[in-house]
Amino acid sequence: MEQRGRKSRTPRQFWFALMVVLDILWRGATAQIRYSISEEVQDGTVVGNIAKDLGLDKSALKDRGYRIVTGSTEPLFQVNQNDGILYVKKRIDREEVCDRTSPCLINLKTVLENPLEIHYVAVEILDINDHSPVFTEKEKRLEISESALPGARFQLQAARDPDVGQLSIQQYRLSLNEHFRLEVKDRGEDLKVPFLVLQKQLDRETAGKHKLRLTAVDGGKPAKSGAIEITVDVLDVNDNSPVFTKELYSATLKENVSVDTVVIQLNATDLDQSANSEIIYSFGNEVDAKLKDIFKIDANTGEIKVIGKIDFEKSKSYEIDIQASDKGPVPLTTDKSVMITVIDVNDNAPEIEVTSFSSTIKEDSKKGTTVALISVRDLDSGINGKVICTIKEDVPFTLSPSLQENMYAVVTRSQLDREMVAHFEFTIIAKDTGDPSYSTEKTMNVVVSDVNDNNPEFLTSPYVFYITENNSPGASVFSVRASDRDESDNAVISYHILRDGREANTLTSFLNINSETGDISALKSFDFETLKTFQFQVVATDSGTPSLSSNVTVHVFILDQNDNAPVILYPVSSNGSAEGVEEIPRNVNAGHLVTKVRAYDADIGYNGWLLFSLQEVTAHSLFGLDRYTGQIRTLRSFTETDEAEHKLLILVKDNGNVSLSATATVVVKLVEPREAFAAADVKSATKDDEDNNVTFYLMITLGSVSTLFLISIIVLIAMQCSKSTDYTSKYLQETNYDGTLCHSIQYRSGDKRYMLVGPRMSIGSTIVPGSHANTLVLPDRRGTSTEVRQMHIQNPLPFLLSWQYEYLHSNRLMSNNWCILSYIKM
Ligand SMILES: *[C@@H]1O[C@H](CO)[C@@H](O)[C@H](O)[C@H]1NC(C)=O
Ligand SMILES: *[C@@H]1O[C@H](CO)[C@@H](O)[C@H](O)[C@H]1NC(C)=O
Ligand SMILES: *[C@@H]1O[C@H](CO)[C@@H](O)[C@H](O)[C@H]1NC(C)=O
Ligand SMILES: *[C@@H]1O[C@H](CO)[C@@H](O)[C@H](O)[C@H]1NC(C)=O
Ligand SMILES: *[C@H]1O[C@@H](CO)[C@H](O)[C@@H](O)[C@@H]1NC(C)=O
Repeated sequence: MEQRGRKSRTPRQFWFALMVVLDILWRGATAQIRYSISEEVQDGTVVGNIAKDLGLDKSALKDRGYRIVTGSTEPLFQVNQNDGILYVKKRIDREEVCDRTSPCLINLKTVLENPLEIHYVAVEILDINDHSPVFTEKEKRLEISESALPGARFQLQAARDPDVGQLSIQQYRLSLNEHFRLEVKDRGEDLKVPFLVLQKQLDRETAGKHKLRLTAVDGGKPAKSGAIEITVDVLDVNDNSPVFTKELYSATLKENVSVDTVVIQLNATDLDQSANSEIIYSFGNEVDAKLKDIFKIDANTGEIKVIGKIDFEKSKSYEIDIQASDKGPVPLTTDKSVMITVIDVNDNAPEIEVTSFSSTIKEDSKKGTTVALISVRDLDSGINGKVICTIKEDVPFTLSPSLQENMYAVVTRSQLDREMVAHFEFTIIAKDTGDPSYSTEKTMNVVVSDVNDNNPEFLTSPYVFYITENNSPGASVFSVRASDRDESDNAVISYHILRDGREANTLTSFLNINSETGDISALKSFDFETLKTFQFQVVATDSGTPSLSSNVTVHVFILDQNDNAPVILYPVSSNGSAEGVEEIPRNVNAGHLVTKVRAYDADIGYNGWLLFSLQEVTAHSLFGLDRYTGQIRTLRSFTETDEAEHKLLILVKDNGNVSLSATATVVVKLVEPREAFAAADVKSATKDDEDNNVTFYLMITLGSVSTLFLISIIVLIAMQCSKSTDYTSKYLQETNYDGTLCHSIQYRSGDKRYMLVGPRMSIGSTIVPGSHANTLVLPDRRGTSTEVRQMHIQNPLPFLLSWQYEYLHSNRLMSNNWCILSYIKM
């Protein structure tokens, strides 16, 4: 009965066949038979023998037109009218015929004619596992936020398997992974729905995507399966804070940086995605406003820029709190602090401060006396703040560093002298050692105060004064003057004459000095003839405490005045009057020396230079008087007619400005030769020659003196270029008793005095400068008597003297009796 052939061996088919039999048996009563056949069997596969099963005569089947009544659709089965066997006409797909209905029955209506009989035959199409589970899509994307908690379920698409029952999907399998597991929910009707259940939280940052494979497996033997690729995209959640790329942000900055300089670039990253990872930089909440005036942070780039003035002196470093936030819906923020170290730049000049200062310092202050304290300051640090102090000028002050740094004492470097420099102005330079360095200058003034350390000084020393005799007593005659280089009281000078009680005392007692002016007055009148020179000392004392003094020697030379009349020495009568009687023989020749009038004048120079003249004479032709020597000679021989007695009145006159004179009377008596012979002639014979010579020389001398004087003046004027030639010349004639003259010509011009000395000075004369320094040694012409004369020469200049000597000598002006022109600067 069972026509399934090859397939009947399986228990299930067997069981199924049994059921069909029973069903047929049951239907026998109702005249219905039932067959079963697997789907997808080949065309012509026998389903069953209908005729036999219905008990029909198979030979009659053809005649009775046995057939299957079908509708419009193409019949799946076909009955062989010859043997009554039901065949599969066309391949049957159960899923097509029955879809998911189970069991899948196809009711066939079979018709027999003559008589009409209708039999119903049911054919059950048995399922085979001819379908794999199928997912409608090849792959599936799932987006799951990383914030999803474990346990979250995500429904997946169920796979389809047209097979039914055991042959449809029995289970799902998920590829191995740590985050998800699979849950399958049975919805009946062979529908099993898979769910992905999160069992471990996702983290986009570790894995942004998960690939899963879901496999559906049916219950066939062998089982068939279908799979779907599931991609889980993990959705970002702002769960990561920004992270700074560096652990430590620090920068150094020169304090003179310009605005807009980038100090440091911050960099923070955020593992999140897009907005959640976009970072905004800003100052921390606690950052104070002042800092914000100096620095700016770029919100987007994280650059910190300088926008204000950095000043190392105000702040050596900055600690800036900054934060980086992302742009997530709930922003996450990370704090960081940035250390900015400011590097000092030499932008401050040193400052000088004079902390204590005495503006005056005594000139006798010891070396090392402190004048001022200087403190210097430089706001910079390091070498930029190290200051070196110097004094610019070369002054006797120095800077001595003190124990304290940057403190200096201005101390004296050497002894001061107010008289040299009374006021110092100097500059202190403070220079720092930065590069480039700055320097500051400060000017200081130091006044040196006076100390009485200078003696008064006389304008000249020694003083030489000339006063003419017969000065009026009490009148001021000369004055000394001293100066003191000190100041004020220390320079106020008072004068007094030193009276030491010795010999000079007698003289100085006649002198009075004005203690303030130094004017010296003589209380008595001097007489040149008794005192020619004297000296005394004047002391000048200043008013300092203690006072200082100095003394000067004053040499006073009294100048002669013609206050003495000539005095006749010969002839002098017994009662003292200038009268004499000379007896001469009557036979003497012309030129016989009768006598020689000798006169003396206490004055010197011209005042003492005597000239003789005959004032009255009885016979003019008889006697001649030598003007210079006073010799009376006969002019001719006497004749008989000549009287025996002649009276000669001789006038002796000196050469003073206002000359004084004396007269002498000589009475010449002519006697007979024998009477006069004895004494008279012997004496004159030897002298005659000499006297003639003397007269001759004298004349030449005077002429020479005048010439030489003129030459000297011309030479000296030319030489000295002396402008002031207000001079007076004065002739001093000195008459010695034998009639030899020595002329000294003094010539004054301004403060210079020139002297002509002659004629008794010979080539061998020497000028001896010595301790007395003013002595001329004038040997006598004959070398018999050496006369030493004080010639009032002050401060002789040997050089000039010798020059003068040479000059004269080379001009052949020098001879035994010539004068020496000497030059003396007073
Ligand atoms: C800062 O000072 C340095 C010298 O210390 C100088 O070389 C530099 O040019 C200065 N910079 C500015 C911006 O002034
Ligand atoms: C910040 O750091 C990241 C990672 O180190 C780098 O790729 C990026 O270029 C940096 N940004 C800046 C502005 O330096
Ligand atoms: C005068 O001065 C000199 C030095 O210039 C000194 O030696 C002398 O003692 C002084 N004489 C008197 C009396 O003071
Ligand atoms: C000479 O005397 C006159 C009048 O007596 C006088 O004026 C003149 O100054 C005197 N000269 C000299 C050099 O003494
Ligand atoms: C001397 O004295 C003067 C007067 O004083 C007389 O005039 C002279 O005659 C007298 N001479 C003689 C020689 O006695």
